[in-house]
Amino acid sequence: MGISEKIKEIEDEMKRTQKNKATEYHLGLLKGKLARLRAQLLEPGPGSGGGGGSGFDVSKSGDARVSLVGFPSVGKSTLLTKITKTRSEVAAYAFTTLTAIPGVLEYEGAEIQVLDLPGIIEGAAEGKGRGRQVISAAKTSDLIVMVLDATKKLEQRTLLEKELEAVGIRLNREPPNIYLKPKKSGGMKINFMSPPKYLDEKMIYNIMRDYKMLNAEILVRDENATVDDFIDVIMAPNRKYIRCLYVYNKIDCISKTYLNQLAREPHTVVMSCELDLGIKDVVDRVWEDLRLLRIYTKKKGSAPDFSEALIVRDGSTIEDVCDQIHRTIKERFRYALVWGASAKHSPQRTGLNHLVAEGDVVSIFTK
Ligand SMILES: Nc1nc2c(ncn2[C@@H]2O[C@H](COP(=O)(O)OP(=O)(O)OP(=O)(O)O)[C@@H](O)[C@H]2O)c(=O)[nH]1
Ligand SMILES: [Mg+2]
Repeated sequence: MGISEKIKEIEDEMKRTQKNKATEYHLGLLKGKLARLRAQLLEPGPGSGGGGGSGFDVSKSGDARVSLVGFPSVGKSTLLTKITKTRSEVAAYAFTTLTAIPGVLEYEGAEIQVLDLPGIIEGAAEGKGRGRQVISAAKTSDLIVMVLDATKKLEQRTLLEKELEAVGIRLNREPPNIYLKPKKSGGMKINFMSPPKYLDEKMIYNIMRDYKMLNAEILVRDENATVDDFIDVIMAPNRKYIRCLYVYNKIDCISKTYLNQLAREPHTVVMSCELDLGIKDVVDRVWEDLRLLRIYTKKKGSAPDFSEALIVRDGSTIEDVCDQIHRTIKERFRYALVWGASAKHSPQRTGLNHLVAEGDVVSIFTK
């Protein structure tokens, strides 16, 4: 039996099984098995020549990567053509785009790579169409822009989310607050910070045993953690927590009332590429959600250079700033002077570990 058939079999069994006290452990085990199989599906198989899991052959460039993901004909290529200098073919029929088309979005001195991807359909995670490649490409991005057709049913969003979930992408979520450390010996030590609502020792033990992990230290820090969260922690190398912006296109074709309803949803922007409405909002939100920081440098004795910013990710340190300036500069690093929001006083003398903030001015002193 192939992996896809095994997945189908487990999914069917889960659908058949009624949820109650007597079946919950069995259902937990099935969830664990399903997660394992889905991960296998993305691994390149022997002799499969790259496998279903590898994305499209586009190298990363710029300061961040954004993927446009959505069903066919929702307007992904139209959006790419609007916000970058790249032209991607637009047409009224489905599957116009057949491969990943990269464009560059320039924003406040940053260069953001935007990937226009082929449309995906239900079953993409299981390999329908170019689904697996599309999702693998999306998995490498810093932000997913889910382009949706405002004239279509709301379920389209849930369907797409399910496809992304199935390959280990977690949208707009933080990793579960569960500590798990595999050990060489000593058995299983399971602890809870406070009584969990949806997990217990037996459930965790059963799933761990099914994964052939018999020696481990586990601490559940979140009382709301679920079986799915626990499986995500076991499968951590395979999970990717990515922010997602939902973009509803074609609002030229819907009522004002419905438009207002859509626009109020969290992580959502509405637009019409046709009427050139809301495109700037989309770009602004992409920038916000990427949470990139602009850092300016200053040479000793001269004014800060505000003409060109260094772009770093949220949570970056002086070390990351050094890496942006030059590959080897941190080897000669003595100290930095920092002016701005991250500095306790201006300037603050710091080491490599200092966390920078948006708009900081930094001087690096080397040996
Ligand atoms: N009414 C309306 N039509 C639009 C809008 N934006 C795009 N379209 C039309 O929608 C159709 C599909 O647009 P594409 O950009 O090719 O869609 P896509 O998502 O890239 O499609 P695939 O590459 O097949 O996945 C084209 O006929 C566009 O002209 C819009 O804001 N309003
Ligand atoms: Mg397209």
